[in-house]
Amino acid sequence: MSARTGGQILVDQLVAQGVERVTCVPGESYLAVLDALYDAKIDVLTCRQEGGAAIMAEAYGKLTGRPGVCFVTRGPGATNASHGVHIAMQDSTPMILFVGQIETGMREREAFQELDYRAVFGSMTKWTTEIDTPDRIPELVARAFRVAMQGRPGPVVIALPEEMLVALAEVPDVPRVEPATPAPAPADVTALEKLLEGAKKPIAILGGSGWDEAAIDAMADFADRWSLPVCTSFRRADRFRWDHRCYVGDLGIGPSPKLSAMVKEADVLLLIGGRMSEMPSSSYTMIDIPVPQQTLVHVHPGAEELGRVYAPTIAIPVPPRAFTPALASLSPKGMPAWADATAEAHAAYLDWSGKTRKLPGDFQYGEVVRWLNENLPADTVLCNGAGNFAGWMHRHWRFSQLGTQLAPTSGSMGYGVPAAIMAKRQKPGSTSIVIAGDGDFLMNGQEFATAVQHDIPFIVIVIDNGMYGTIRMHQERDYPGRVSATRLKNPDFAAYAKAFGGHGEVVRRTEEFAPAFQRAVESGKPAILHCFLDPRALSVGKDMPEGAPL
Ligand SMILES: Cc1ncc(C[n+]2csc(CCOP(=O)(O)OP(=O)(O)O)c2C)c(N)n1
Ligand SMILES: [Mg+2]
Repeated sequence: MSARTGGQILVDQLVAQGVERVTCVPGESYLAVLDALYDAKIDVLTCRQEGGAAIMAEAYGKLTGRPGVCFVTRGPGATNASHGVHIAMQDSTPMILFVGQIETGMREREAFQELDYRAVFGSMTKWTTEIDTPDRIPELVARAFRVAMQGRPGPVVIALPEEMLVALAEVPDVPRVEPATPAPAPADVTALEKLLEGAKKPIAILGGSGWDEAAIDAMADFADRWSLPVCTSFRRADRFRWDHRCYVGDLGIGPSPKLSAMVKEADVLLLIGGRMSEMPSSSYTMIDIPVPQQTLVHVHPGAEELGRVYAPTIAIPVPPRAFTPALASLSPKGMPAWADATAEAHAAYLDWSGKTRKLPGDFQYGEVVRWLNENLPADTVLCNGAGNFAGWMHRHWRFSQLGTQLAPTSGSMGYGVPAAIMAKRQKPGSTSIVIAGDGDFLMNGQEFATAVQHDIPFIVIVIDNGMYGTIRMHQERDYPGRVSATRLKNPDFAAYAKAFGGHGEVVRRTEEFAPAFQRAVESGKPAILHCFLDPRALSVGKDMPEGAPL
């Protein structure tokens, strides 16, 4: 065995774990890692801001189920990156953030950019640690991969003291780790069958992480056999297929009133993978806390989540991919009593998602979303951040493949651009698009430069209504007519795209959209379509009140 530097040992561990790409903003605090990456077969995406780099890594975790890896420098690099770490925590995404750390001998003097990472990231990660000696790198990195994936997935932060990265050690690598995956107890599965046999109005809610295609197939067969209505949770609509006869829609911000009522009035709730947090539960109004009015069967990979908010009747601590195959043994004795109600609810979903309302102005945004959805291949990855503009996508986009919706359940603006860049890098054969608000886009719009630099063609559709529309909507409700801090004066986003070396176009009318989109695809470059939405079109469901100041 030969001696290697800490930087080399660390990069060799990434290779051993099967890491194919990392994102970073370089820093002088981890030069030895950058140098080791020079020789490694790892795709390094150099980003413009650590928030963008961290979100790209988070999106990798969402897409693959293995940790996305991001490197940033100490102090401001780490605090910038916290944007992506917080998303990984709330969205249960495996991710590892490596942070260059000051020299150990300078600690506690508030040295240049010094931070106590355990304190800063303590409530935002599953584990935050620092590696003191290079001979412990293999052990601790392997553990980080395990922690990030096992149980409820989430982020790990590892600080790397500068002198540790150049010190030499002789230590063997640790082979690739796979998360331990428990199986559901057969007695719980039998108890579920009994519950369903006695149920009158059951419904399944799919969400969270830990899904794979086979798990969705198994769920689709199970739903079909039992005519069981299935909905998806907030920003997890790709956990099922829109055209399945049992699909009844998604629970998000402003869900369909019919779907809401179904969940509230259900007698048995089968919650698989999700937490039914504030957004999908319409601010915790759908399920009583702590004891639900419905009989709750909760399947979640983190045992600590079961009963944290809602007391389950049956608690099954396994990821969806381990649970739904066990449903294969369950069959109803006859035609379930709710079969007609399921068919009606599916028809209601088709109606709800298919109908667009006439908006004020020349840009019919709902029609544009439907046109995109109908004309792009089913494996198109749709990415977004936060804002009212997302309401149209969530209402009208119909998903049929896992991994085609990348959106923060944490509600973080600025998510779409970095996520779409990672999606295209990861799946170069698929189309990757972002729909962003004019506020949302500029929170990580700088990563457009990353896409140009690394030749990653994707398309951003910026919905410009000249305001932080969501907050304006809340203001109109609570403080009508008093517009405070929510107006935006925007740049020319098409010119922005061109200045960065991409393709840019302005779209003012609905009919201009399709040809502009086509030209954006044909350009083969990262592209922005700057679309103007009338500010009176305040949300997917509602216009600005009459007479409100614009
Ligand atoms: C990082 C972050 N900062 C602030 C917010 C609060 N917030 C939620 S939506 C929103 C406005 C979004 O504006 P825009 O992207 O223009 O979309 P619109 O609502 O106008 O469609 C704001 C400021 C947030 N969710 N995330
Ligand atoms: Mg806006």
